Amino acid sequence: MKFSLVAAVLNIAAVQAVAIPAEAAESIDNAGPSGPVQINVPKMMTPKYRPTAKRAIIRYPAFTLQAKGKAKSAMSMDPNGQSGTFRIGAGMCSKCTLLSAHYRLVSPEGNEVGPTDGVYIHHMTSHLSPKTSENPISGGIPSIGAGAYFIDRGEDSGQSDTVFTSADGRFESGYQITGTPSVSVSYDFVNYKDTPRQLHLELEYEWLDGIVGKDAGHTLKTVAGNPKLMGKSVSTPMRVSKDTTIMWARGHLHQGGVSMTVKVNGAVKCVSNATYDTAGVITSMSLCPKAIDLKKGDSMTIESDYDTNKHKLREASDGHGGSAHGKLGGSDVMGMVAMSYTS
Ligand SMILES: [Cu+2]
Repeated sequence: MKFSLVAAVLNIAAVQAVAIPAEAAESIDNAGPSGPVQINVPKMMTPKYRPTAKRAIIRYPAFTLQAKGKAKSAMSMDPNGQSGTFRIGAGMCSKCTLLSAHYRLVSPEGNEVGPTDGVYIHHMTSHLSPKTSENPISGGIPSIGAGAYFIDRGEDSGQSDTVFTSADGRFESGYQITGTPSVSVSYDFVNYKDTPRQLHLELEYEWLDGIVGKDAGHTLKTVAGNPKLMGKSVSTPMRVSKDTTIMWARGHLHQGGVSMTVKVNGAVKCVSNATYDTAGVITSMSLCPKAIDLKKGDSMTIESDYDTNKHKLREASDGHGGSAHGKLGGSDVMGMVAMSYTS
C-alpha cells in the first residue's frame, strides 16, 4: 500500500476557447479561470501541447474533507488521513486521444488548495475504463478491476501535467479512449486544520478528437520497500517484455528526497530532481529530458536519493512538530517514477 503519486496542475493563464464544441458552449464565460466552472461540464481552455487540440477543466461534485483528526480512514497512509474513492469521468471525451491530464483540489470559489491552506495531497491514483493497456515494463501498480492505469498526483508534482506525448507535444502518441470513460480515483488527503472543508476535485486535460498516433499507457514504478532516509535505494530489476518507448517520465518523492534516477541495463537514462520552496515543500520534479527507447529483454531499475539533513521530513499533522509517520510505522517517504509508454 505504499503507492502514491504524482501528477499535477498548471496555471491557466488564458481562457480563450479555440474550438468550442456545441455541448460545452454553455460553460464558457468571461469570468476567467477562477470564475464559475459548472459541475460535470467542461470549461474550455487554450491548448498547450498542440494548437489543434482541445483542453478543458471539468469540476466534480463537492466532498467534505473532515477536520484534523476526525477522519478515521483505515486505509489512509497517514494517521490523520482521509482516504476513499471518487468515481468521475462525466463530461470527458469518449472517442479521443489524450495528450495530458492532471488533478487538482479547489475550493467552491475555484481556488486551488494545497499545503499553504493546510491541505496535503498524500496521493491520488486512478484507473480508467474501458481501456486495456499492457504494461511492457514489469512491476508497478496493478490494475484494480477493469481498465488501465491512468494518472496520479502527489504534492511534489506541483502545477504540471501528466503527459502522454513528449513534453513538447511532438511525439505521435496519446492515451486513447474508445468508449465513454469512467475513472476511479483513489485518494488519501490530510487536513492540518481544525475545521472541515468543502472541496472539489478538478480534472484538467487536453485531447484530440478521434484515435491519433500510437496508443500510450501510463505506469508508476517504485523502489523496493521504503526508501532509506539517507542515500540511495534501488528497485528490483524490471524486465521489458516488448519494444517500447518511454516518451515522458517524472520522479515522485516526499520531503527529504533529492532525486530519482532511471537506469537501463545499468546505464543512467534520466535523473529527475526535486525543487523545494522556502517552507521545505517539494514544488516540482524535473522531467526526463528525452524519450527512452527500450528493447525487449532490457532491464530497468529506478533509484531514490534522500538527504534528510538537507531537507526535513514532512511535519506530522498532530501538531507536535515531529516528522510524519505512516500507519504501518516508518517515515512517510516514497521513491517512485511515473512514466508514459507506447503500448
Ligand atoms: Cu507518495
